[in-house]
Amino acid sequence: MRLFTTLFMLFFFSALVRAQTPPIHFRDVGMEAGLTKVPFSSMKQHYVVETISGGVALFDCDNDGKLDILVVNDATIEQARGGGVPMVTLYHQGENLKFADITKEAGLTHKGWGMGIAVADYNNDGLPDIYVTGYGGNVLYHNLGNCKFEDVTEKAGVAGGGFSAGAAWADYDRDGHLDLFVSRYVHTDLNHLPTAENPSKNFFHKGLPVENPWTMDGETDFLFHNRGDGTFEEVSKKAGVDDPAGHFGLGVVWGDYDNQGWPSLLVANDTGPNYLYHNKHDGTFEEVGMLSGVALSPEGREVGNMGVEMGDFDRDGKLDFAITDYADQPKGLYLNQGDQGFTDLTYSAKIAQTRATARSMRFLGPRG
Ligand SMILES: [Ca+2]
Ligand SMILES: [Ca+2]
Ligand SMILES: [Ca+2]
Ligand SMILES: [Ca+2]
Repeated sequence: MRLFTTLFMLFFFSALVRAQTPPIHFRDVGMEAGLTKVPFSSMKQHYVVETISGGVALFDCDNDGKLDILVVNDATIEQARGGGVPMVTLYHQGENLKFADITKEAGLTHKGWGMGIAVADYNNDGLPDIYVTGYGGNVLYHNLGNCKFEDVTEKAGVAGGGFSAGAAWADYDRDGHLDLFVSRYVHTDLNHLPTAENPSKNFFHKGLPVENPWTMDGETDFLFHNRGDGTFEEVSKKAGVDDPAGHFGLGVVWGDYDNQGWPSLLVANDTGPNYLYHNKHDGTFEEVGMLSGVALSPEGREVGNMGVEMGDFDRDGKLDFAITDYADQPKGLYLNQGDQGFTDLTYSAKIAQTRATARSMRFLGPRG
């Protein structure tokens, strides 16, 4: 009887707690918080370069304990031909969740066509620095303190060029200095774009004058090794991560998925096989995507891979992968099974059939 009473009381109290827990609601407070500039690209979206952009970084640029917000600005073909627009907007967080646009005062004035952001303290001075990828050139901003930045791209040697998309920092050779990987997408020339009157082989999709990437030429990727003196050396070929096949790189993430203490690299390739570059501990990498089971979709197809994430979602001590895809293609959830490689749980986890195109995703909760 006592057991029954105890169980009843437990049930009663848990029901009470459930009843008292308010439901979680989200309300868009962007405008009232001062986040007023809405990045937009051309509504026409005839060309691939008009459809790939967007990224946000939440970081504390002045170390005042409050997160500031950095947003990538995309552009239009016309703006880009005229030199582009400031590639990012920086909002500083003041009191009471109010933000102010400090882009100009912060010195973030480099113009171009922004595509992505990667924030890290590359020179170990305690201040987070900003790398912005874009079409036609990337930018490295060194943080001088108090949210003031200096454009050090040329001196550092990390401008890249072409159509850069993803970027991620990690100290792959464990020399104490963060290095930078940059993925690139397709080759496109804004001064020689196809038109309805003068189409190329990749123009027109389902009868519409739209450029599709499937038959375009891809671009190689970059790995910038940090020399520790404010300059970098481009070592992608030497390291074995240059992507000579020119697959269409988008999302990138580093992680020590085999728990050997060295960061390896996962690259999402749109309409191609994903790359998993295993760190060989000697400054070089071995591409093991196909062997590990993360290169293709659950059906064994090359799909429109876009965003990548690593996290230990089952808390077994091994980093697992998530990969987003185009439109109604199945999203990928890969369980790390150690020496056995990765098992694709996309369908059993019931996350395959999302409808939207997803360019990024994050595991929520503590990172593994
Ligand atoms: Ca701050
Ligand atoms: Ca720094
Ligand atoms: Ca390094
Ligand atoms: Ca795991």
